[in-house]
Amino acid sequence: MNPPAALLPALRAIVGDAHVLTEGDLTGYELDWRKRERGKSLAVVRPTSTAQVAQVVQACAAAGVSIVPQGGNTGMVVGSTPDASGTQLVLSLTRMNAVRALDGGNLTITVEAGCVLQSLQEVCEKAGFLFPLSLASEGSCTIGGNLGTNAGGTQVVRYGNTRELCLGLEVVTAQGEVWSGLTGLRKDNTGYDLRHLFIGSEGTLGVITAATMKLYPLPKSQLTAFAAVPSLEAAVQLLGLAHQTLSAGLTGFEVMGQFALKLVVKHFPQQRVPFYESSPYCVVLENSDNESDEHARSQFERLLEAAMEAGCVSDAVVAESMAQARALWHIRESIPLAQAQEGLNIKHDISIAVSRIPEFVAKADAALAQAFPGIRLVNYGHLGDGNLHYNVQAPDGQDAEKFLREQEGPVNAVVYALVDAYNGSISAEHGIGSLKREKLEKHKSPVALGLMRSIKTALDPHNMFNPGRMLAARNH
Ligand code: FAD
Ligand code: 2HG
Ligand code: ZN
Repeated sequence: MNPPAALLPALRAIVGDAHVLTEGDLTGYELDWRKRERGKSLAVVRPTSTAQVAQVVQACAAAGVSIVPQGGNTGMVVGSTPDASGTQLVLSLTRMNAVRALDGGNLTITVEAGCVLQSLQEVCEKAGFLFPLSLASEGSCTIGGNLGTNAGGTQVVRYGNTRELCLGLEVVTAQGEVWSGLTGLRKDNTGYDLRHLFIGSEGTLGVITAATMKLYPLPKSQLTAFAAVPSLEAAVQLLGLAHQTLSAGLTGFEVMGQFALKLVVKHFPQQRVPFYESSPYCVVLENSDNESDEHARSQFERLLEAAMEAGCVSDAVVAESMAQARALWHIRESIPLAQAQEGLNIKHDISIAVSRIPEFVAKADAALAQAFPGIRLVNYGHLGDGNLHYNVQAPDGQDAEKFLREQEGPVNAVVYALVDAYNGSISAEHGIGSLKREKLEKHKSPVALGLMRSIKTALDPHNMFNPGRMLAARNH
């Protein structure tokens, strides 16, 4: 095995001196977005081609150095930054951002892993197509990271998670080989579907270097409404009505609790947030229509009238222009940023059958309020997918760092016990990373964990990719 000392010159020879970073401010690569953990890398390496990635992996394998694949470093679970040992290499894919092909006839686009999601959306729109994945982090997250985490976002109710949007992958394996699976085929039952092993594997099985993704025709009309609802039960009832009335036109359905909206008003006072003062929850919903604006608007109005009659909407506004629609979505998308401004927080990215969410929240709210007086609940998320961000902010005036240090475990225990009782998931869309690794061990069945470890061992026998993330390093 080559000593790591010989590794850096080898890496410089592969990607060029300027793209092996060992000095200067590496915060953007070493500190996670939530500022939960600061790591220290052996180096940050920035390849520009699949061949370079393969050579970097081979060099690291020979030196026994582990690799943390990284895209935009917007992940929520401390999975894309190195640990504190100074021995792990950050492999940043952001220079690999080319669009390799757009096949309008096949409704597919093939793009390199480091392409920023928003750039991908823009390229597609310019060519007359929709790439529907949409997250508030889209200005900096990458398609490789989206695939690595199987990201969800705000259009899942209609288009599915990133997994559903992917038709093929190109991956560099732990042996430094390139698996070229960029077929663009919608049907291919030739054995195990390897693509699905790598999607959602959080950089623990291989480095995704490119992907072929599905495109959709651009809808003729996209309308957004913002509604006040008297309760979470009412929000679920509205969702049912929206499915019935809009059918496949329902492309977004997000819920926002009053305190979440108060944080937006507090930290972004320039934003105008309707209805929040008088309503426990608000909902933002979107109708995409392939006929016309008029058709979409009349459908939407029919829905909202029916909802008001049924008592599940108390007030509503439908955006009159794209600018207004963007402003309404911006309110929703600002919640994680407002929470970050408010201070360190505990996140619960949970999913539960939609029909059981109101009951779950009532129980969780009561249990937390009793056990942790003054606790502030920031409850919002992708209700259309049964996915809540049931987050927790320290009581007003308390030191957030101290609160997390002392109470994160007990708070999690209350929430996750209820999630288990409701047959839910402790990670709906953000993944496991290192923050939830121990929770995974507790909440996943031994059989499932055993199968996961077998897959890890088969694909990455020397535990080179993202060790200690998702699965404990010692167990495979
Ligand atoms: P990174 O953070 O760099 O990496 C994430 C994981 O993927 C790591 O484990 C990493 O090792 C792995 N990885 C990265 N690139 C590759 C690659 N090329 N090959 C293999 N593995 C790789 N997430 C949602 O699901 N829905 C949301 O609505 C959402 N909203 C967000 C809003 C904000 C404001 C922020 C800050 C984050 C949000 N996220 C959301 C979380 C985050 O943006 C997503 O997880 C996103 O998919 C991460 O992409 P990234 O490029 O930043 O990946
Ligand atoms: C969102 O939906 C993201 O806004 C972030 O998934 C969620 O900050 C969070 O908890
Ligand atoms: Zn989310």
